[in-house]
Amino acid sequence: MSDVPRYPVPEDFKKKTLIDNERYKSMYDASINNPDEFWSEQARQFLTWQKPWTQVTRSDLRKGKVEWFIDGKLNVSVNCIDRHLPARANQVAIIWEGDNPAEDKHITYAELHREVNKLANALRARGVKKGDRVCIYMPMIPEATYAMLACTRIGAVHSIVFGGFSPDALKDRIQNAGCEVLITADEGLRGGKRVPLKKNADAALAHCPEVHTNIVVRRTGGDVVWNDAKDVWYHELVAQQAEFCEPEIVDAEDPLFILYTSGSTGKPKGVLHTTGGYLLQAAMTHKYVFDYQEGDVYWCTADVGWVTGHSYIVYGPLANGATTLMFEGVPTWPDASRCWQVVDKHKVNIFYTAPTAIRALMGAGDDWVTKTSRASLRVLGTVGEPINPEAWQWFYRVVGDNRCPIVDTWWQTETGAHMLAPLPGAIDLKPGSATVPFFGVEPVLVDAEGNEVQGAGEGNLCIKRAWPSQIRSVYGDHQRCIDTYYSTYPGYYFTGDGARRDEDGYYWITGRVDDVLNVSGHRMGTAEVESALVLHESVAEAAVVGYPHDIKGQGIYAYVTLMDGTEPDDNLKKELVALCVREIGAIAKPDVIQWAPGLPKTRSGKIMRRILRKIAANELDSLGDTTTLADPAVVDDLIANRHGR
Ligand code: 6R9
Repeated sequence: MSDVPRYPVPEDFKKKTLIDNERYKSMYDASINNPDEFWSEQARQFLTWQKPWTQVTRSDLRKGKVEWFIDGKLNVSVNCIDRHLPARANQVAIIWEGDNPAEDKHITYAELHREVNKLANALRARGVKKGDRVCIYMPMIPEATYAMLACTRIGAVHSIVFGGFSPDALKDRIQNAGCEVLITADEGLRGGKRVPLKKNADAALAHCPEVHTNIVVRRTGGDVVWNDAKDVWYHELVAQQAEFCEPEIVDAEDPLFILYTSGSTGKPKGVLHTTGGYLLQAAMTHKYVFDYQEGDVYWCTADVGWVTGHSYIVYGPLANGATTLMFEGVPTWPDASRCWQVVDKHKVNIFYTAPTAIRALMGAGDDWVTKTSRASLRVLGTVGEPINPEAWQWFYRVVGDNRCPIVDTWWQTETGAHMLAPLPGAIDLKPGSATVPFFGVEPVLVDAEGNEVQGAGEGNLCIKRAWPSQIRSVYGDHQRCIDTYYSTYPGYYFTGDGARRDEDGYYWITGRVDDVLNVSGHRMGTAEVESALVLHESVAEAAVVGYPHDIKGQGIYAYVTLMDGTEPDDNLKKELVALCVREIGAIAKPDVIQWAPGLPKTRSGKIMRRILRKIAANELDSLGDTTTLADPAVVDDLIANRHGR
């Protein structure tokens, strides 16, 4: 791809960067050739341990076994707060920017310490102990961060459920993780609209008798139904608590959190992360990939309900004693200038967002951007899906004024932290490429036969050696962890993504190779949406695929076969969309529903999604081999009635 433009590291940037190209190379070599020494040094530099480890790692990818910093002991909240107090008590830890532009808060490390300790005491008073699971279903308010850190203070394991998920999705996750405590809010506020979190939580809790305590933050003051048996106001609960809570010192391999993510089946997986390795890699990547320097104001626009919020709003930045901005609202409200207004208001230096947001803002026009200063910006970042070069170039030219490197970070819920990304002072950029591996990461491309592709080429992206922030298990189902990540190509961690490597060794993610959709950077299994659709009494069968969507990256295209005798109409379409929203959440709304009298199947009855994807994408010339179809006429009908024809 020699025609791809290359963006060298700006000379000015090179002078002040933490890691230049030479340093990147020598550190990367050390991380691969002397990993024990490398990781020991990093672990000592980045974290404070109560007791050092006796062995750096004991991992075997053939068995799906991963362990780091064996026998090491530490506490996450101590690392993210207490140890910073001598130097940073009055430094702002969290800048909170409300949905309403007139509302913000600055929370210092001393205040963060007090709030987290009080909540930790409150949780203890409610019987929460080390290892217990606590569900967090909250808007983007500081209390969400307090809740996460309060869990870590006492060794409890949090499981955050994104506030956009439905009561059903919340119920499934509470039950799967066996949570006995929920922390939520009366309502969330996004783009001026209220989100009925307490009401959703009530609906979920009706099916979760094990949950004895529901702690409710008063965010909007909106009406809620109160259940004296388990509901308790957050402010009343913490008001009675002492301002210091003795931290529970845990093992490096004790669980830190569970976070559910979609796979190829209908049932989300509880990705389990542990303490030492996760925190180390979150902190290291936050510092090196964003070139975070003392005094920088850093803003990641993700929601804490996703892994990006975990690692790059909370754990990475706070472990580094940084100032992290937490934004309650949405990038397009009150108007498309909001992000840049916030950048100017709080003098943001590092801005990390998703391609879908960039595309939406690009579509709104340059004026929203150019009327702001953005002079404080130094580094830009993207995550969640491949970024198309047009959006990349717009981000670079218009938002970054051709000054700010863009770090395109490839990683996953399962990897815990960045895996492929350009260190901004070290690596020349190519729009659309997540470039090169982070320290200690050994990516390989594997062909269908399981052989490694050498040099430039394409294949399934796998990782050849264990890394500290790696998934440890699927909660309650270790076999599923092995089956999903370690059995396809024995000896490797399989990412589920396809990728290409160019002649410079740069990686280009081509997208998922399994039945996982990426809609606006959110992962969703096609099977999850299908399971929701077939709940409708009129639906006999459904097949869901992704198709290219200008803003969302991928849209949801559903082929639906109705029961005999059911007349298709627009009303039914509306019901089906509403069903997906009710079962999963608004992110699972199908963009297109096409009535399909039949679905293309092999003679053994397998749906041929490859063909459905081609029809949805309007790539009718390249349908591929259709000779194995049981009934080829089905395809002709689908093409004839394709959406948009
Ligand atoms: C962090 C996060 C993971 C999937 C991953 C891939 C896609 C993420 C990307 C990217 C291309 C990037 N993905 N970052 N694709 N370039 N920079 O998003 O985690 O929600 O688990 O999604 O997202 O397909 O496999 P998660």
